[in-house]
Amino acid sequence: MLSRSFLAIFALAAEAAATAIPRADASCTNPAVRKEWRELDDAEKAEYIRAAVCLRGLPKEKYADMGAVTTRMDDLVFTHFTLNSDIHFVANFLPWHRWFVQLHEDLLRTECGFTGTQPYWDWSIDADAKNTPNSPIFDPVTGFGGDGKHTGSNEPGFQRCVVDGPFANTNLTLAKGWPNMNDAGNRLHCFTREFNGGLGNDGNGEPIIGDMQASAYNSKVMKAVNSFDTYADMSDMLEGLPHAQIHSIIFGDMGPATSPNEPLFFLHHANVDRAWARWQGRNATRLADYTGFQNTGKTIPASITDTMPILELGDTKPIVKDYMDIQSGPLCYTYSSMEMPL
Ligand SMILES: [Cu+2]
Repeated sequence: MLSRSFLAIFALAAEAAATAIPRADASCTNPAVRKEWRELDDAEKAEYIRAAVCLRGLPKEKYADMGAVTTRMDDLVFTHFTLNSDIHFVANFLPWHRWFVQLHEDLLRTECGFTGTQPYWDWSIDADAKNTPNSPIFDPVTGFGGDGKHTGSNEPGFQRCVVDGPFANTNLTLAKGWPNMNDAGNRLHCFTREFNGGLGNDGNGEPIIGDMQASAYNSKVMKAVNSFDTYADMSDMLEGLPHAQIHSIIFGDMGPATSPNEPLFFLHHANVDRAWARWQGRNATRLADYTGFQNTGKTIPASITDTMPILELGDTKPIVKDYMDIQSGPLCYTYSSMEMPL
């Protein structure tokens, strides 16, 4: 009896903790709406691109000792790169990237006068159409430009570059390493993509693009992600399959841990965040469900009170529980569509 009443009290306490997280909502009555890229009108698209280009043109404010860190975006790229194994394939993958996308949006606003809201790229739309290579996200005028092209140069790092769109022919200083893509250091290179279908190369040594692995990130996969009962299982599939494959099929700067070099990183991760928020719903239990491990070796259990590493990007480490709910605490946004496709 004693243990049962103890359990009952514990359950009550857990219930109270769970319902405390989606707080009274008094301070998030009018959440910003993150829209899918295709839902933006041309002026909204142009404004996002303007601000994203602007942030990449500002000088760094952090990492004074790191010569390879030169731009304001490098502050973010270097942080993500250095923390690689602390924020991927561990429990904090989703809250850390939720924090990171919000930080980027805040910087667009405070440092580049951005007047819009962070958009997302719903790649399942392109996957269902089996037409990812021609997604409007890659439009040279109203999008982010397309695949990298051979330049004819023999200089390492400048042989294949994105040559169209607003980020064409920009130089980046953080790791796109040769031979190891994840080596640190000053590796000047052009912004690059290398579309592929994970199918190797053709007879001319060119990547086979195919449908760019549409079956790894179509709506069927997203429904499977959404069907898990626990945070850990949902997060594992979301990160390991659709999230990872989008990085792999675009490749170039999207491939290695310096992937915030790719402007689509933030639209991609907004969509990953949307999948988590959709799974959470406004359900108190799921808004408090945070399980898994702090380390990739799976020896240190994760807790919702864990802090998240951010190196020099802030004075205080964010706490996971403050990033569980997109309409609570430091966050106040929603997504234009939270429905699962039919
Ligand atoms: Cu990441």
